[in-house]
Amino acid sequence: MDVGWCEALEMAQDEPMFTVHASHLNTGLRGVPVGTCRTSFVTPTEGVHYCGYPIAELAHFPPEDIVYLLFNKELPTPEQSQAFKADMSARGAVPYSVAAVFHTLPTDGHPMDWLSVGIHTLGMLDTTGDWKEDALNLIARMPRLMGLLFRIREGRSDNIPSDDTSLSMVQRFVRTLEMEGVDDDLMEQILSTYLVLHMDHGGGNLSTFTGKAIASGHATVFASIAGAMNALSGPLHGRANQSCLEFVLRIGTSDPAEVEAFVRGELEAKRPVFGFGHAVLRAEDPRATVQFALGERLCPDDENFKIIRTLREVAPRVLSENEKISNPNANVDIASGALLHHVGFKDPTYYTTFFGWARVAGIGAQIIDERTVMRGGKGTPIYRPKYIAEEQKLRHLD
Ligand code: NMX
Ligand code: MLT
Repeated sequence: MDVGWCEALEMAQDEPMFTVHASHLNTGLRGVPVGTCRTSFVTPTEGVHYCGYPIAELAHFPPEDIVYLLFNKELPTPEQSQAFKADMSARGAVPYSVAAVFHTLPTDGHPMDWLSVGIHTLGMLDTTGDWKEDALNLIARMPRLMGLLFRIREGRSDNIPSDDTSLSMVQRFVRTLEMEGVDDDLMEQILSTYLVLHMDHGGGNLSTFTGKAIASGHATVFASIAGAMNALSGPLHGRANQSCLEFVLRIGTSDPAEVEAFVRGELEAKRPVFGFGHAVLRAEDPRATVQFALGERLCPDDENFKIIRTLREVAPRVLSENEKISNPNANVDIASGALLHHVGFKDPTYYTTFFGWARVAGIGAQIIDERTVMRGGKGTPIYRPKYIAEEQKLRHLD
């Protein structure tokens, strides 16, 4: 039985919600209810809703307003929005030592590893121990952290402009980045929508679950979210956006027959078709639909966009030939790479850091809820699911 978002809470406390059979073991907890989530829920056909709002209705909001929503469960009034942005600005300063640590990292290290180290470093420099303070401080510092990560890893560390924390989160990143030959306004528009779409995805996605699990042992917000970033860095999770654009570049043509041959080749080689499939969704992810609509408006003739347009048509048909694939449709990672590439981010290895930047908000808000609201404010206890012994007969040393 699949327990939906509201049914669970309406059930009597002792009514069974889910029956565990041996067949549920070693399935990655698929479908097993383990807790409640106050920030978002995902339905198989309509996708993610933030505090009740379908994601498509929120896509045009400034990211700061959506952070406010995830933390306060209501959209801000204009006054609250302004006050929240001012609060974010006041918290935004990133100490120079973060740049100093970045300078010591291997430049061929993956950007997600840099991001995780960067978040840990922020935590080592300034952890208050208050769940909410630390989560808000981290969110406020992410734009500069991201900008420094790009600049220093790319070897463009001279004359980095100072951080104007009075700007929006996205503007602060774009100003720090100071990329030549790009349209800053277009970049800000794409990034703003990107951040809103990726901030949260229910309680059970791997990175959020990992972050909350780490926090349940009372590790700091910074340690918990750095761990969550490591979870996000896997190609079946967040790094699928990098892998998807990499294979779009490999395909190199929007000809449907060639795209189909490519998809079949990937399947024959037992490689995932990135950008398709989902553990919960059973229709196209609305976050993909929003990004496709954005691409049709902003860059319909972009070569990579044309390829993903064809992939969106071809891959679900090919994937549905395999009955064990529960969802052959496009997921969130299909389109983001093409849009990021179009606005100037030519190196796909950075793409998952944008996912991570966005997800810090949802994970931060969920950690606060689990630590300070659940169980009447006592917080969820330390995570400790049960594993059944396998191939371990009791034995003794002679
Ligand atoms: N390409 C190839 N095989 C697939 C795909 C796909 N897109 N989707 C599912 N399968 C396989 C899957 O590996 C599994 O094989 P096996 O039985 O040999 O283990 C089988 O089909 C059944 O899987 P499902 O129950 O449909 O999906 P599951 O919940 O296990 O996995 C994903 C979900 C998202 C990990 C899987 O669909 C996938 O690997 N997709 C490609 C990678 C991707 O785009 N990930 C991003 C997901 C979103 N995000 O950002 O986190
Ligand atoms: C996410 O946004 O975290 C992904 O769609 C994966 C998931 O929900 O399991």
